[in-house]
Amino acid sequence: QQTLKERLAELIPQELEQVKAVRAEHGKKSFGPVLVDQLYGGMRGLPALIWDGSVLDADEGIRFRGKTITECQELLPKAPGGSEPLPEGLFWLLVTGEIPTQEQVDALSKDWAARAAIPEFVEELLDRCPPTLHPMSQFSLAVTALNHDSTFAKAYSQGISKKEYWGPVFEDCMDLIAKLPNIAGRIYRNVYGQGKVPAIDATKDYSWNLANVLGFAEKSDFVELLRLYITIHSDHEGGNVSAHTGKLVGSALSDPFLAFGASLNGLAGPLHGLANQEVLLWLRKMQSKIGVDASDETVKEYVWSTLKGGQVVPGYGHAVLRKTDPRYSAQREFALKHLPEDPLFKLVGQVYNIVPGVLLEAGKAKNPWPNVDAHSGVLLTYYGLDQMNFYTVLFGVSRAFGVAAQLIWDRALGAPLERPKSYSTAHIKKMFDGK
Ligand code: CMX
Repeated sequence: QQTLKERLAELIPQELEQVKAVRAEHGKKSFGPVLVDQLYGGMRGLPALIWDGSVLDADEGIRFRGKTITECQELLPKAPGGSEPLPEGLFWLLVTGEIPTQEQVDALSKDWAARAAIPEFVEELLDRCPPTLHPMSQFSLAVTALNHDSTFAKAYSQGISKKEYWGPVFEDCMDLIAKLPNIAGRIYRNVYGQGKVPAIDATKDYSWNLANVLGFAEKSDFVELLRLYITIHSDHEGGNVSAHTGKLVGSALSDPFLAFGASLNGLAGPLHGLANQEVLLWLRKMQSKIGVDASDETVKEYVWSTLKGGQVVPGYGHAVLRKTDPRYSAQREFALKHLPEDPLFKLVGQVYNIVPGVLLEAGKAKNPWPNVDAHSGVLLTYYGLDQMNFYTVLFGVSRAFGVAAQLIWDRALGAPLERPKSYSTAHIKKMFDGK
């Protein structure tokens, strides 16, 4: 049976040829004009990057290598007795574009378990962080520090040829993903006083081990939730802050630990991954203000008061999506199956019936519909993981899958240093007004 690295070694020359052919045939074709507004407007809609793992359609949502979330749920291998896809299989799909066999997925689980240990100095680094330091800052510190043992950084310093970059980058990416449960588990237990991190079990899959380091492996539905959670949070094409940051920093030939540490700092922002923490805080604040069984009218007033206070409604809106995020829907399906009567789940449903109408009436947001973050916290809370400021760490563990897959391909295809052109307002005025 072929390993992921062996399969990649076969695919890389084919992909190099394909890229060469695409560039030869279409390289001088235009995607359309670039508007000055796009320079000021956060580059919305500006075609600027190649990202192979996934593409986001504004109406349909994400497809991983052409497959919808539902198709991934059907096609990817599962754990014994489980019904959600194993993230190991999703990683294989993101990297190769192919659905792996059960044996290949099992081999990845074992490989990652074997690579899972983190250096003692990283453990000490985490143990020395004050519990008041946000878990995402701790996470980013630890991931950045893993660069101490980067295979790529070492190979580069020894003069590796450009053609060989992808091999050590692949090793670093595998190490990165493998070590995240131990880092996440240590942060969780340190911050919330939950005792020692148990050892990784090489006979179990990645999500079971992640659940176990957090102390939740006995709840098999929670393990299933993590399998789904990692799968849907793994990748969301290349332009979002965490994905693009990883690619950008990687383009300087910073190793995958440095590149992904930077991704995490972007994910930690409230308009991006931190929104899943913000949603729960917002819901709790609403409950404390208007009570647990508030009427639709009162909830509506609360939503308006958020907007009038100059704040965003967390979990709603998106820079690309224009419909309900299928990642939201996948979590809703999970909730309907496992926790249909949960009061917080019902509240999320009630909010879903109200917020889009208010956002439409307010008339600013281009997309009034919920995104992935509107739902994740409710599911985690249901199983007892109610420490909201830890939620983005789980998003970060998942996002490593998508960023790592692209880092491998970027180095395999010789992607150059990113260096877009910037202009000053004075220059733009001169360009178009002549003064
Ligand atoms: N609540 C209130 N106002 C909103 C809004 C929301 N949920 N979504 C958008 N708007 C506002 C914007 O703040 C902007 O206002 P200004 O013109 O005053 O600046 C206006 O509507 C237009 O914004 P947009 O073009 O619709 O949205 P952007 O592409 O600029 O931003 C996003 C997208 C996600 C940052 C925004 O919708 C938002 O802030 N949502 C809430 C935070 C959130 O849930 N983030 C998580 C996204 C998913 C993820 O990355 O994890």
